[in-house]
Amino acid sequence: MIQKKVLSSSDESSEDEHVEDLMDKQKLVQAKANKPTRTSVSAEVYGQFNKKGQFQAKKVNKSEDAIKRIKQRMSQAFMFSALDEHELAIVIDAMEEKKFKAGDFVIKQGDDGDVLYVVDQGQLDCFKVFKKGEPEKHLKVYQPGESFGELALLYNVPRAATIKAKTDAICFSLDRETFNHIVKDAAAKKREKYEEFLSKVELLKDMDPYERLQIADALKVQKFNKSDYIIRQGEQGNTFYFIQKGDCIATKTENGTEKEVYSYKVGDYFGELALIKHEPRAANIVAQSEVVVVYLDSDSFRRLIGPVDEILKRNMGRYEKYVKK
Ligand code: 1OR
Repeated sequence: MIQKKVLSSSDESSEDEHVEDLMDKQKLVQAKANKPTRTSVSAEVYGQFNKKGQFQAKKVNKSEDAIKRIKQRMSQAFMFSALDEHELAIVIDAMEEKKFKAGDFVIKQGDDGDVLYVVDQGQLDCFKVFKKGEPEKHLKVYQPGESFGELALLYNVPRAATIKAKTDAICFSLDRETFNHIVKDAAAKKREKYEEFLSKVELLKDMDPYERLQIADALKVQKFNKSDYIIRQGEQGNTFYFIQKGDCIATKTENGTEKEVYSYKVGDYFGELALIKHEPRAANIVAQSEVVVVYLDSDSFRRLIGPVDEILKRNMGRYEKYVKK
């Protein structure tokens, strides 16, 4: 598993520092761009957005079929989840289809980066040299629907890893200009917004910070009032939740009586059983106050929660003592 490979390396803390370092750099860049304080960011960003009036949206000619595939892949690529329809349309226009043969280098670590890629077909390997002179480590395999190459654009740094086509592959590329004008602010804001919350979630605390940022990209938010049912026992389940604000309880209805079986507070998660076991929801989850949850759909859950899969499975036992009563 990815995380094991990464964490088993001897310089685990320097890896974390690397990503944190990138994020610090980003904050510096933003601070410079948004003087005098971070609290004035939104007003300034919108101001800048208007000034960016000169931005000429790029239009790359492509077939109806290519547009259809881009739309489908973009709906899976978390980086774009914060965009509205108008912004999505601009990004789709700017995207370009790029074909690679197995063995081709798509990105080389250390190079300057000016595009981001979304995988349409095939698989690509990601390698990284952590310390000069040491052999590169294989970090992961990119699959259709995933995106890569965002770090150089988000944080204005050289490519942090090498990406090489494992099979023949088709990717859609997005240029820096369009990324900067349309995607960057929304994506960076979302990462910033959830970065601290996710770093405190017990389940994710040993996860690589880079992987946690991708969870931030994929999160959606929903609010509930006291006594609302967030999950209903017996229903089909497609979502996995973290509590960002408030308290919840789990209840089970047996022979017509509803009994409380578990309670949750900020930072806890629920909804994992149905996704792991492919079974209907085993309990109700009821809000005990005003509740804000952030959630992942089942596809994102499978792609992003993999590294903590073992912890989730181990923790599944937490319900047993209640359920048997
Ligand atoms: P980029 O623009 O730097 C290389 O070009 C891309 O590889 C990078 O953006 C990411 O999209 C992707 N560390 C750095 N880059 C990674 C990593 C990674 N994984 C994928 N990329 N780590 C992965 C941990 C699972 C190591 C973090 C310490």
